[in-house]
Amino acid sequence: MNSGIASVISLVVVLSSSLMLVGPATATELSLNLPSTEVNISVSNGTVSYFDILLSDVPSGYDIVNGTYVGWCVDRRRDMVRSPTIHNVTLYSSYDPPSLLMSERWDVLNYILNHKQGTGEDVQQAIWYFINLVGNYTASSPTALSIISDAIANGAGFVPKVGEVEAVICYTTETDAQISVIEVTIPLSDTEPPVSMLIIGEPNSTQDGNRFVSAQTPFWINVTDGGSGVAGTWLRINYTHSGLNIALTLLDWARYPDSHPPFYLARLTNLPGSADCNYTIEFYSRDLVGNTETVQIAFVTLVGPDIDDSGLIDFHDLSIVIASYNSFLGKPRWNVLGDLNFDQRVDLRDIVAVLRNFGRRPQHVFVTPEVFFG
Ligand SMILES: [Ca+2]
Ligand SMILES: [Ca+2]
Ligand SMILES: [Ca+2]
Repeated sequence: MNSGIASVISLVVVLSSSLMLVGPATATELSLNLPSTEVNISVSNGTVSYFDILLSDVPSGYDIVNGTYVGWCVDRRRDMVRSPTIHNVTLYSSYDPPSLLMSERWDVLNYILNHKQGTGEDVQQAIWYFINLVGNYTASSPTALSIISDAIANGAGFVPKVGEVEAVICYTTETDAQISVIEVTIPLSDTEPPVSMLIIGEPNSTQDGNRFVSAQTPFWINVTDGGSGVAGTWLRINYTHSGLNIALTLLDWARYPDSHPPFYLARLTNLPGSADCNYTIEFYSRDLVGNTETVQIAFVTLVGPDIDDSGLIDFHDLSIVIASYNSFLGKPRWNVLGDLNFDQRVDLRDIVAVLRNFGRRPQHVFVTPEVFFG
C-alpha cells in the first residue's frame, strides 16, 4: 500500500463523526414558591387598589420578598386594623388555598386581577361579588358590573401565565384582621440551557461514520431555548492532524452572529478548497438567565487536493485519486477522498482537480470572526 494512502486511512480510522443532540427543554414551571412559615403584613389604604400591603420578615429564596404589594380584600366579616399594626399571615397560592377557602372562586378572582377595568373601587366591588366570606354582595358601580359579567363569561378555569399576576392569599385568624390577597407576578422560571444543532449543508457525504465536506459546503448553527431565550452562541474551530499530533485553534470561541449566517471551512486555508483537513467544531449557547449548554463537538473532514494533508499537493495526492480511479460509491476501490468534486465517482475531473493545484502549498490560516462569518 502506498504510504500516502496508508496515512489517509490511519487518519480516517482515528476520526469519528458525532453530533451530540440534547433533548427538548422541559415545560416552564408556573407555580409560585412561597414560604410555609408565617410572615408579617401591615396594611394601608391603597392608591390603585383597596390595600397597599407591606410584607416583612419574609425569608429569602422565595418568589415573594419584603416590600409593598398591591392588595385586595376578600373578607367582609370584619375590618382590618391599619398600619402600623402588624398582622401575622400565612401565604397560600390561590391555586392551593387553605381548606376553609377551597370552594371560593379563585380562578375568577385571578381572571379579574388580569383583566381590570375602571378604578380600584370598581375592581374591589367585583372581587367581593365573587369572594367575601359572608354571603351575597351586590356591586353598585356600572364598571364593577361590567367586570363581573366579563368574569362570569370568561373567568372559569383561568390560570395566569408567566408575566401575569397570581393572587396570593394572606391567611389569618386574627380578629382585628381580614383575609386579603396580594398580586404577585409569575416569574419566568428557566432552568434549561438552550439546544444548539450544527447543520451541515450540501455537498457532504458520510463514510465509515466520518463526515466529509467540500469548500462549498455551508454550515449553520440553529438554536432553540425554552424559556428566557438565547443570549448567544459561541464556537471554536480546531484543525487537527492526528498523525502529526497537531491541533491548531483557527477560530477561538467566536460569537456566532445572531443572523445565523452560513460559514465555510475553506476560509480557514490560504487555498480555499485545496487542503484536505480534519476539523473539530465545538459550539454551545447560553440563554438570557445564564443557563449554559454543554459544549457539543462535531468532527468533519474538508476534502481537497492535498488529500494526505502533507502541506504540499504532489504525486502522493495524485496517486490516491489514481488508486480509486474509475470507481463510484459502493464499489470496492471507492474512496471518498478521491472524489474531489463530490459527484460520487472518481474520474478525470478529480485528477484535474489535483493537477490544477499541483505544487501548491495549502496552509491553515487564523481568521477573525468578521472574516470568517463575513
Ligand atoms: Ca432556557
Ligand atoms: Ca499532499
Ligand atoms: Ca468526482
